[in-house]
Amino acid sequence: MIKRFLLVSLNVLFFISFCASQTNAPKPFGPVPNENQLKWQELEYYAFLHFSINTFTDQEWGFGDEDPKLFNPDKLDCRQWARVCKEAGMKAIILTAKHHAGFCLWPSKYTEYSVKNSPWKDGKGDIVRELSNACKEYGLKFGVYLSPWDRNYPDYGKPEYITYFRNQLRELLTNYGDIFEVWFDGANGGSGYYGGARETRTIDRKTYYDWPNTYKLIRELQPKIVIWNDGGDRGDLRWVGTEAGYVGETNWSLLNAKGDVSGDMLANGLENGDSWVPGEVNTSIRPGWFYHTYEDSRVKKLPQLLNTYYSSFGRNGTLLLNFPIDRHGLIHENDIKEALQLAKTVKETFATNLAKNKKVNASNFRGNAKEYGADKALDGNKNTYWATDDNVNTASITIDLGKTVTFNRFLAQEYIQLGQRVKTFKVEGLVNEEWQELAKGTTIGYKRILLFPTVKANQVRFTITDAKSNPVISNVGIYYAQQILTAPNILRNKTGEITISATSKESIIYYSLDGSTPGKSSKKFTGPVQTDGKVDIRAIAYDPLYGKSSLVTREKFDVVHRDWKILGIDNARINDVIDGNPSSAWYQPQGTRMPVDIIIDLGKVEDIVGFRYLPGQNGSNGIITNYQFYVSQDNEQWKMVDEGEFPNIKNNPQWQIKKFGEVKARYIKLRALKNTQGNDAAGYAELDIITK
Ligand code: FUL
Repeated sequence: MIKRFLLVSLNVLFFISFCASQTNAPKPFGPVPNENQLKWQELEYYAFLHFSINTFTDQEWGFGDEDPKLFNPDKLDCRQWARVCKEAGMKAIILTAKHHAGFCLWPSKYTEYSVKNSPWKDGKGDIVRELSNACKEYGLKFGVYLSPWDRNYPDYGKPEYITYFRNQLRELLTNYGDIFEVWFDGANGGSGYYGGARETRTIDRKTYYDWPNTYKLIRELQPKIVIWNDGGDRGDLRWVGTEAGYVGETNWSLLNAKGDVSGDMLANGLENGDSWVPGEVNTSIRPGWFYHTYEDSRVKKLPQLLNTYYSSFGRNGTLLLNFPIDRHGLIHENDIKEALQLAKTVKETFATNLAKNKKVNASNFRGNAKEYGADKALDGNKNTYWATDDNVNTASITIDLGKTVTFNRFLAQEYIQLGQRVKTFKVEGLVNEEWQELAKGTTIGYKRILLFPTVKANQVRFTITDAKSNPVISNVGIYYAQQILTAPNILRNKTGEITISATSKESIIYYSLDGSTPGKSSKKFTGPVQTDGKVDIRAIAYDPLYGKSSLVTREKFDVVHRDWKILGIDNARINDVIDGNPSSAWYQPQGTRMPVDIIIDLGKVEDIVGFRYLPGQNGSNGIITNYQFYVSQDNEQWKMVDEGEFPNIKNNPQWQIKKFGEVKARYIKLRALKNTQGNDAAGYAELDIITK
């Protein structure tokens, strides 16, 4: 009897201690972020500023021999940079204190190649100082880019350069207050000025910089810093393998401390990596990193920026978005406009978490203890979380929204202080009493946002379908993003078929062909519209939920290109010139010399009063500036009907329209005489005629 009593008591004791152990916090699983990495991750979105001697020579990479006297911004204002970044919702700024050309934006004691020998502020200025002060004023963190490659320094490639490099680091990390991040680009070694040697120098990327000792110095000087390095020893953060503005959908914040890192590992991290090395997505708001006037019209627009936004920290990364500082020393107004548009849209979208503090049930929560309940994921407190019992790696929570709610975004965050655990998950909605899968994803990490078509549901179920250990979820959000109502895009192809597209797939497109402003009673675009001859078309994108419409797009098309042929050129892509698609272009073969012609057979005689030319839209290659335009009846006797220049085409490579007196012709010829770069390249996105 006593024996039995003892056994029962033991069992009870065991049970009690089992429950107690389950109400302890989950233990960390695998690598976890350190304090600095955690603080860095929470910055989410911050700015890169590229500014150097390159800005004044129109180059992306300076050679290192450019005269410091060229550096002369007339309105430089670091407070403007900080203000814009703050208004754009960014939390920090990283400045190219020294880019590959070796030119320093601060008056370094160790070189003459810096602002101190420029006319700017009579050589008495210090941009690093001005920006670090401005960052303090605007409550932004401040970081520096110091290029390990220095194309100016005479000793680059020798051990002496490492001392120089460290001296510069010491200057930057001691004289300018707290530095949150230091950036070491991977472009290392190659041709350069090197104090006049003008030669190519190669270095061993693995050993030359002796990174371990450099890292020691950095951490001594700035204990709270994070190190980004894609060329040398593993830093605290990793490059994501592209500058295009996205990281892999699967994104583990892990890598191995040692060993090579493949492209896949950069994009996706390493599921079972032994170290915490999260990804930072670096990309520019323009095609280039440095300012070029000709990119003023190529600033990324809201839809593309939003895409970058969702594909970076919507996928467990941070977003480092670059503004090239212009020659005045300012962030250009076009860049500001787009960045503020993005900030406004994001703010509106994420203003209201439709799931906040809603009724919620979990299939499992740790030890049935209140502090790990599913409501902890909906309380808006990043320090509380929903966690399951140990070994329960699949689980779900069901959120009762209380009424039918319209939404199209789902957000989840793991409590990464305890490691990254979730491998796969799905989101379902109770739509008209039936569960419907809305989206699924792989990793979550610090923050994951899923996008799906707008749905109306009164309950949402979030299921973790696989995890490395029991999930620990600090936050769940449900949001509605309004449609992006940019004016639609109208294209007509070679055969006269018109397609109209809106940024948001959910927008309704209305159009008119009779000159009237399109509205809800106009024709609805449901598929390609066959047209012939001249067409004057207008279209809008419309959001029925909010009753809002976009601005009107208007396109005027002339004759259809169905029977057009480009003569004398045998190339598979030649039709790009007349296909009605501005994104495709054809370039004259390499080796061609100016003047160079392109001849089109129009298939029949037309009454021509002008022509239109659109240069290639990707890059600054082959943009024609000076031309002659000829017509012919028989492709033998040619008559020049116009010649001249396309004004400002370098800075604004848009459609160029030229008119002349009426002439009847079956053949046209555009002769390129010169381009913007002074070489022989000639390219054409489109060439078209204007008829009477
Ligand atoms: C690249 C550099 O070579 C570019 O010039 C730019 O600084 C970019 C952020 O990193 O690899």
